[in-house]
Amino acid sequence: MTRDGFVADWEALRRTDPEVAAAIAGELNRERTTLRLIASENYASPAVLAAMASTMNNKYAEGYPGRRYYGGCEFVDVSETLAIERTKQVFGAEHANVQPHAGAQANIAVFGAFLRPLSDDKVLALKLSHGGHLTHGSPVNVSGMWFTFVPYEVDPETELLDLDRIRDLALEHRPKIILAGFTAYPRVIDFPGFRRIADEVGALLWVDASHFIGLVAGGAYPNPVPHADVVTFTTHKTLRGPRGAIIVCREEHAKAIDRAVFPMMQGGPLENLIAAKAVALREATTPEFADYAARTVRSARALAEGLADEGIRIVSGGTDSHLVLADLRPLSIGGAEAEAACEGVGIALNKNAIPFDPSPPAKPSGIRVGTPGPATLGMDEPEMKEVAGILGEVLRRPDDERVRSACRARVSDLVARFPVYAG
Ligand code: DSN
Repeated sequence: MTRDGFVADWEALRRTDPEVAAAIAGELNRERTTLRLIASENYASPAVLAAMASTMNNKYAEGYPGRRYYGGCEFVDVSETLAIERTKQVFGAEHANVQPHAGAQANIAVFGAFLRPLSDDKVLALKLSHGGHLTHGSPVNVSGMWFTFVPYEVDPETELLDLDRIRDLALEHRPKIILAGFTAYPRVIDFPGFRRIADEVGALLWVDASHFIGLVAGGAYPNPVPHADVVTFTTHKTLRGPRGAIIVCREEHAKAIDRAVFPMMQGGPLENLIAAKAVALREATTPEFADYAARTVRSARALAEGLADEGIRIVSGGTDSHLVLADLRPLSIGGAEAEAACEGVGIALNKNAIPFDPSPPAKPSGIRVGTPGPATLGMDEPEMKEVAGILGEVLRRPDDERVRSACRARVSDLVARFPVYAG
């Protein structure tokens, strides 16, 4: 028991459930001994983790601050209001809904707010294999099952978004929503350009900012909020908060979004996670966070340059964000083999399709790497050059045990210099 609030009690967990405790200890040890290059992962601060592990977990609070369906909401109203107001302040938003349990739920709420299922309403969105997300129209996701998507692609030469082509598609198909913001697109997105197209065809502009929203908060990437009707984002990627999501929108859409989140898509909000979102948003206003955001982007650029020096082709020729998409064909290794080889030396990353990938999705030609995790730990350009060198070694000779063992030692040395949850 702490003096003012009851948060996680590790000894109680160990006594009550040694098996789960062992799994959690194993995960912490994995985090401490592995280099985290998965672009969508990060390390939430001890303060964020404490808010998640608080007794706010116990409270039902269906509804919104000041208008709940349960009594006893005075304190969760305080933290949920803080999360809302901080979101509005950090991103200059008119309205914020901080209740979505995850990015997928936030995105489905946008469909619920603006589209009729199984109708002719169309959404113009980036093709999945070019960097779009599962919830942006995949046929195995409710988005693709219930709504009509018109996919756009990146340019085959530059691998950049081609706004002229997107405009042509918008004029041809007259979508109700144009969706920008992706899961594997490394460059800056021209939000004013998307706004102009949306205005020309009378569409809503929706930005899924999940990947880069922390960079926006830290001033290292353009802010989509002034340009979009609605912006969804997860809180646990570059924003470094708890798992979950937030929707911000223009005031005119506030009622539709709030109704779509609750009661259309969700029931009781996860108030402990909402409190943790408020903590993360407070952290996002600090100079330390701005430094982290800037370091994330310059580290990603250093990683891209280092990988290019190793003979790996960088999709679109570089990055303006936290992630790098790499085409491994010059090294004659597939993305899946690369993921496994890297895991073997203590580097976590993910296989990824590249635009116009000649290989099937299960065996794509590329990998996606990101720097939010390393930047949170304090790593910078020199460390990313070192990482690029290790990746080059192991990906050129994944079956050579001497190479693997040397790379494993170099990774161990690197992660030991930047400890995880050390204090
Ligand atoms: N799984 C996330 C990612 O890795 O990009 C998106 O949901």
